[in-house]
Amino acid sequence: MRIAITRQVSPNINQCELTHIERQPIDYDLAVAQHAAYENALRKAGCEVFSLPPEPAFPDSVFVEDAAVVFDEVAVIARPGAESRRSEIPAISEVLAAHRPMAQIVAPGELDGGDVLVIGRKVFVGLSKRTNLPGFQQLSEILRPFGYYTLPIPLEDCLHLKSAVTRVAPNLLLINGKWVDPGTFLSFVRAVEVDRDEPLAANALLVGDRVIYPASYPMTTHRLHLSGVRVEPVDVSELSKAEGGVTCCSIVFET
Ligand code: CIR
Repeated sequence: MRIAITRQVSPNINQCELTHIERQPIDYDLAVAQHAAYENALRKAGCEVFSLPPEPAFPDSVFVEDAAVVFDEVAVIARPGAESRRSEIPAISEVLAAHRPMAQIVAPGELDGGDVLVIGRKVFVGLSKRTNLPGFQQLSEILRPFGYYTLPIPLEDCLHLKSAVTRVAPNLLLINGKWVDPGTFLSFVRAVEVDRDEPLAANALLVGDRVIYPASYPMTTHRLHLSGVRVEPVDVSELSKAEGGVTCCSIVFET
């Protein structure tokens, strides 16, 4: 079975953390409707969606990806770099405990799930404003016994590693080469570059045979079609104003 954990949009999403974009009003009702459509896209892609209730006290809690990274062997509970987000963790941890043995990033480690890109046994980890070297080192120690190889990638210009690069097929990446060096990955996979007018377009969510992808990047969508990628468009305009993308809103894994 394929499970997707999600969490309903907080009514206080307008108080979300922002790093690289200006604050704009977020239409809460529209955000809720868009999130529901996103959950339906996950169902169409074969997921059983486990949707947690909204949490008014945690404005960014819809972005569950940052709370944990699930491997076949272990669920790693993250320690978000933004202090305002650390209270999001227990609810996610509780759900995952039913599915995997658990490991945890602890202080002084900081790690956001959005900084972790897994390609087979290779685990690329963005060193960002949210993920620090101790966080990377702890993740490496947790994963070493399972035969994973971890690689740190310093980031400057984007929030998370997965703002700059994500998988769109087993051996194909979607990448913004201005934010992360494509050479880091290209020895073993191919890549599609985002359109230069769509710098935020590298965040795509591969689930099964399709890619759940924002409708707002038509040029990059065209490139994905040309590469044979099956795109499932979703409108995430309101969640984008909170600096979130399509990977951020779920934790997907097989049981
Ligand atoms: C934050 O700054 O933490 C949220 N406003 C957005 C988090 C997006 N998460 C992600 O890319 N994995």
